[in-house]
Amino acid sequence: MSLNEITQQFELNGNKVLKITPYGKGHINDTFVVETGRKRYILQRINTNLFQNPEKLIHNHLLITNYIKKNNPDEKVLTLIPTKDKAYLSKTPLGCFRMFEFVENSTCFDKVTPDLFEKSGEIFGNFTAMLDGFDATKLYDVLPNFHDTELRFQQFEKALNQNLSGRAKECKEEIDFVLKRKKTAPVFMNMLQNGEIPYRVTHNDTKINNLLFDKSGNGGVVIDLDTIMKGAAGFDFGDSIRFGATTAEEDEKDLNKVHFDLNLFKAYTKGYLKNMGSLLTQKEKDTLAFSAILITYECGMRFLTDHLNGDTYFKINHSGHNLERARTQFKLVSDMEKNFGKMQQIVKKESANHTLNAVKF
Ligand code: ADP
Ligand code: GN1
Ligand code: MG
Repeated sequence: MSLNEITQQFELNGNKVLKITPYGKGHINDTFVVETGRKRYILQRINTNLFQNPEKLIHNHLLITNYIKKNNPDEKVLTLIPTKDKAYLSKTPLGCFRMFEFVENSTCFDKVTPDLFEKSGEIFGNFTAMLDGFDATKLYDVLPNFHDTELRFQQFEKALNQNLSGRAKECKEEIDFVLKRKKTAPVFMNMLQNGEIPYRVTHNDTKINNLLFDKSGNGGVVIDLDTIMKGAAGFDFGDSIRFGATTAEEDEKDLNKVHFDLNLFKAYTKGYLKNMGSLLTQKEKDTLAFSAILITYECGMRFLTDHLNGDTYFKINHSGHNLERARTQFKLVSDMEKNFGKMQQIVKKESANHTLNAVKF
């Protein structure tokens, strides 16, 4: 069976497939662009090691996008293409596939200017705001405890003890970095569990290449909806900062080029609070600066865990790729720790422009 034959399972309205090419820089699924002369589509092989029940992904995707379309008819959403048998998945010997409309006239970035980063903050903030009234219990918890940093720490410790790759001796510095910060790991989950901050519907993977900016400058489409589950606002805010408020890419080898950028932090905070400022509780606002440190620490720890396990989770381009990624994350964590006071001031100042948590009459 070929990829071309797989595309025939989907409702392409007579568009003839001319070319199928690998696409994008996602770390999880295998993504292809399908060209038909008239229209383009995105074909994706779902990573079923991770998502063992892809039907649950489709369920969550349709619920979320239908809810957004119902309440915000002008909003553009990521659209699934049905299969000819009126389902949305094609299960084949080559794997389990789904297809999306290609979001045309859009741009996907791995690095951004302050202006664009402010826009991403607006768009991701708007995304969470649009889901404010959505009943999270309707969603499958597809990857339970996804941002439970303490659990991630335990997975890291297990990887370290097992040392399946035999690499532990080559990354002592990075291992110590993680161990030293063990106490920070449970902070967010504790606050969620004891009700200090509320559960919201969160995207949980808000890096900027999961956002397609409209080329006209008007908004954009949030993609990669697989991890939408209940979580803390800080999970999304923190992950955007982790990926975007930096002078280098996630896998930059030269750490001298990797710096946390306070200006970019400010830009995102400004954009995000434009749409979330009046919805967040004071306590949630108080956690935003810290969330950036925690989620960056967590992500670095996940990369390091995967390196120790022999690269079984994230896609890599070369041996040592996950260690390089871990190092950039830890460099950013160190920078953010030094700038924590300034980050908090920025959140405070930007929050002051927004009404405090909806005073209802
Ligand atoms: P992964 O889960 O592996 O990260 P994504 O769903 O994020 O996969 O897709 C990988 C990349 O493919 C995105 O970063 C984006 O560049 C591109 N992409 C995904 N869906 C679309 C779409 N509907 N239209 C245009 N580009 C897309
Ligand atoms: C993965 O799928 P992608 O590439 O958008 C990962 C995120 C990490 C990110 C690091 C389901 O995101 O959690 O933060 O890599 N997604 C999953 O770049 O694990
Ligand atoms: Mg992605």
